[in-house]
Order: sequence, then structure tokens, then C-alpha cells
Amino acid sequence: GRSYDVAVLGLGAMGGAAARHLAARGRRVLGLERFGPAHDQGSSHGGSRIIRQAYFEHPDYVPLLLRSYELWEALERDSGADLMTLTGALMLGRPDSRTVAGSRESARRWGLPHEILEPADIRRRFPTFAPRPDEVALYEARGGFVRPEAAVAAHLDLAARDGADLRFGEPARTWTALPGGGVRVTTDAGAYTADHLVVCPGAWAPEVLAGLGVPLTVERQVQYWFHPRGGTAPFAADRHPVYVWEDARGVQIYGFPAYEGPQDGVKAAFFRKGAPCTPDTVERSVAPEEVEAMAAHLRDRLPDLPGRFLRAATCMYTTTPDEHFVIAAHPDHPQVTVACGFSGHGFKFTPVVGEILADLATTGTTAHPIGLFDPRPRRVRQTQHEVTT
Ligand code: PYC
Repeated sequence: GRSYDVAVLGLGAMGGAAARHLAARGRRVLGLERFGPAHDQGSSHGGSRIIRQAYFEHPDYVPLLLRSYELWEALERDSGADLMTLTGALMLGRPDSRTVAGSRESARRWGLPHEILEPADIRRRFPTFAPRPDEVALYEARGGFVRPEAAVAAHLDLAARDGADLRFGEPARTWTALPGGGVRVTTDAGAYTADHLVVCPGAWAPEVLAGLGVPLTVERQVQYWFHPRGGTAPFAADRHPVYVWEDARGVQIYGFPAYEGPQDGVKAAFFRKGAPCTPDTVERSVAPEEVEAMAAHLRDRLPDLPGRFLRAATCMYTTTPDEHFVIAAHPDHPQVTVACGFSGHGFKFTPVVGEILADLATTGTTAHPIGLFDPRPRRVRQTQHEVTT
């Protein structure tokens, strides 16, 4: 088989970004992907993903977000693709909710521009929203959305332009860290060796990274599109922000403006806590009861949104117990770098994750702050033997 500097397993969002950054640094890159480019079988389809900076999940994400925004702009320039739209973002809930209090804390810690809006302010500025009297919102103008399929394709195109050998429809069957250094990867087409391996398995992490020892739950998630009662004009992207909205029980929903023109409708979904699944057994179709549950949740928050149901799409999250990503050298194999467990909030970080993975694969370290993503404190079991799929 052929030999490379770096092999990348999985060419979805994170693997594609890693391949792009490695190829741009002149490395000989092999990329292996079980499906085609920018496919709809994993975690990065459905037309839109939220980007935001006042990050309720943890303030340590903020410097990575600031770098990600720079890299999104660079990716737009380098690819010529329209990837990012800033619409503003509303984080809604009770003042002490994780969504509002956490966003406020990140904004305060990093001095991020934002406003706190009372219910009357919210209704006046954003009339599609019907907050309860005890709810407030953090608004940040730098929020918006990115286009996942176009972004994945842009990274892959640029990687290929810089010479990466990207093989689609060719899943890795095994990977092995060799005792003397380097790695060996086999597929149905043959075997490859590389000095370093970057594993970005998405929802396939529980099998591909079985030896990692961090518990991962793959969750089924449904995205819904509705045609609003009264039409899409009030939901247009020049006047309607993206949002995350937490209710009194801690249930979060999120949504977007109308970004594809009037016929495509307006997307909304539940955030986190999907039913456990596997990529092989996930139910891709969506039941009428699920549509009704989403519509019922929207009806008294964005009353005009659930006018007529248009369509749904099913994707997967791969969630760690603390919902923080895993990005690190494999604890048992220094020649292997892993990225998984993006826990439903990773896509906005795609370009900076590619930069970090390229740093780790080529130098063993990175200047980016990634302490939160260390798998070692979260391991529940250790494996002594070689890990293969
Ligand atoms: O990261 O903003 C986010 C998000 C919303 C829904 C799923 N992820």
C-alpha cells in the first residue's frame, strides 16, 4: 500500500477541515470516507448550523470561537463559497437558566458586545417571539449561521486542490498503531501506512474509537421545516435572528430565519436529549407525533411558525457525559490524534478544529486552549492492547 505523512479517517466536517489544513501545510494526506463528499448520513446536513460567541456551554470555548470566525471568513475567501450569514442571535430563557446565565457569563468574561432584553424589548424588536413574563434574552449581533454542506465541500475541495488523496466510498476497516511508530489502515481496497493518523469518526466513534474509554452516546436528532402562518416575510434573515430558547424544565429548542427563500420554510428543532441510536439502526423517518410535539412546543413561543409542516431531516449527535468535545492525542497512541464527541454543538468550530488537528498531527501540540477536551480525566476504562475497529 501507499505511504503518507498523515491519514485522516472520516471526511465529514472535522476530518475534512483537518485534511484541508494539513494539505495547506504541505503534508502528504490520505483521506478515507465511507460515503460521498458532504453527505447526509451523519451530523452535518440540513442546510444550517448556528454560530455564536457568548457561549453558554463554557467560557473556555470563546477564544476558539473568535479564531473560528476568522477562519470562516478565510474559508469563504479561499473557496469563493457563501458560508456564513450574521443575523444576530437570541439566547432566551429565565435569567438563571443555563442558556441565559451561561451566555452572560461568557460575554462578561471575554468582554463580548451584547444586550440583555426584557420581554417587552424582545417583542418589540423581534415580533415573531412571544416570551413569557419571567423570560429574558441575551442578544449578540455577531450570532448567525453557517451552511454545513457547503462548508464541508469547501474544505474538501481546497484539500484536494493542495494534493490530498481523498477516497470516498472507502471506509476504513481497521487501524493499527504500529509498535515502532506510524500507523497502518486497511480498507476493502487495500492497506495504507502513514506517520500519523487523525481519527474523526463522528457518530461512528463508539466502534472506531472503542479503546478511547470515554463514554459516548449517539443521539437521533430531527430538524423540522414549517411554512409560517402568514408567510415567511417576518422570518427573513435580514430581520430574524437565530435563537436557542430554554424552557422552565431545561428543554432547549433552537431555530433559524428563512434562509433559502419563501418556498423552503423555516427550520426549528429540539436541542440535545435525542433518543439513543446507532448509525446503522437510526430511524430516519419522522413520525406525525414527533412533528406535532415540535409544533406544540413552538405554538406558544413563535406562534406563527408552525403554520404548515413541510419536511424533516434526521441527523445524529455524539455526546460525551459533560458535553465537552474530545480533541487530543489518543491517550494510548501518541501517533494518533482523535476528534469526536462534539455533543451537538461542534459544527461552528469546524475550521478551528481543523487547525488544531493539523497542529497536533504535525507538532504534537497546539497553541489553542484545548484543556477542556482532554479525554484522560473522562476515561472509564483503559485498554492495553492495540485498538482496531
Ligand atoms: O450549538 O448553537 C448550537 C446548537 C443549537 C442546536 C444545536 N446546536
